[in-house]
Amino acid sequence: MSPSWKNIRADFPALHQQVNGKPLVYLDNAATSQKPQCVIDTLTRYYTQDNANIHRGIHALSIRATDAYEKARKRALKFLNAASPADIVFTAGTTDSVNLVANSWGNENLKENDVILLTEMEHHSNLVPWQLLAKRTGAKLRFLPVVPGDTGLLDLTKLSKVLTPEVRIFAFTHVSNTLGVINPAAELCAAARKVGALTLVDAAQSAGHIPLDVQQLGCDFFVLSGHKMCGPTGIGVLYGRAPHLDKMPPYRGGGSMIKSVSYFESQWAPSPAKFEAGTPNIADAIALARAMDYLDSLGREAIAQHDKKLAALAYVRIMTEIPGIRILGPAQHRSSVLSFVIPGAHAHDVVTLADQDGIALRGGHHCNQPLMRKLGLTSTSRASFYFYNTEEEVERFILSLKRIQKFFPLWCQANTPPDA
Ligand code: 7TS
Repeated sequence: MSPSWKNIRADFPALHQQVNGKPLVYLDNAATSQKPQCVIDTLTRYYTQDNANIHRGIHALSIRATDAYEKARKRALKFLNAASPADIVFTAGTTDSVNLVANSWGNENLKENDVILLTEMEHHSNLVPWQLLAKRTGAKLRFLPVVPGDTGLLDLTKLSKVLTPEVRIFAFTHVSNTLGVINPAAELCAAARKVGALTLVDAAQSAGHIPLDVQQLGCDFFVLSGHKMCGPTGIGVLYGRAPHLDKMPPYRGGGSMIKSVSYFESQWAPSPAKFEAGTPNIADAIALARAMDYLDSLGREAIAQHDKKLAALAYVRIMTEIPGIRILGPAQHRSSVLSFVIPGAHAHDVVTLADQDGIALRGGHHCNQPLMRKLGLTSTSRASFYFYNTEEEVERFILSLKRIQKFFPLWCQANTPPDA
């Protein structure tokens, strides 16, 4: 049975406020989600009762904090259906996780003319670290194209052409933060495996939105950010398959990640400690585990259906009621992200006008500059939904768009791209 989505809003204190004299409609969930009270309470409880450093103290608080932190790792394991706690590394987020893999695995394994395969829709977080790696090693970057036009689908007919035996790793986003498209992650991982390439799935936009199982996906690495799935900022997860993590060198050196240290050399602890140098983000890891409990109590399939329904409703209403607005991404295989362009209007103006109506959108290039250029754009406006959004909020969003469109009447006559 579906949860009562309306009652769920009571769990999110930040949703109950006025912005510019109107009740807030928060549609910037792809940037970061709001936090339920139980996650906020978990942080407060940790800092008021258990706060201590971990993996070192033998006093009561340190033991409690260590237990809670390692329990959080087991919670993340269950959330992703990983095989062992050693496969779960806590990081600062998706960006940090990709940098860890690109530096640790990449420096060790790539040589000149090896190929790093990405897609044309990667967030800068899953592009720039690989560019840096390519510069360091002489490896080459290659891209699986997006189908020309606005559908936002990956051109799978080109997959066998770009996925050749020189490819050592294929790193791709599960859900595009700009196009909203859900990529066929399991299919892409299986294709990569056939040519002996490893895979990294950027789940920043899918974790907490759609059901996930890293073993079913068959990926080698899987990365996510806690703050986009009801958890705190500054905490994320890197899942890696044990044979890779075992062989990878540390990314950062410091306390807690060693077996022994002498003045001139050191030996590393096994994963995950090897990758968690220094005092980790204890409180936020524990609060992320609470967010995972919360999401699972709602049901991730139910969340996915709800998000999809709202995005589809917004899509259909724009297409049928507001001619002239260009929507990016597919009608099918769409998650909760809806990017659009009002020809002649800068996205920042659209977002500012929506803010006057109490509606939080995002405008900009969404850290997707190469994709924007390919689409002939500099920016889009974006509404991104989550399970606490309602159909009434979609209605407010549509009414706001109709009001905004009136500011740009000459430009909004035809449903054609500005550069067509
Ligand atoms: N990958 C994807 C697909 C993303 O959407 C984002 C953040 C990241 C990686 C980076 O995540 P971080 O938590 O390490 O910063 N995306 C967005 C966005 O769309 N608006 O703000 C941040």
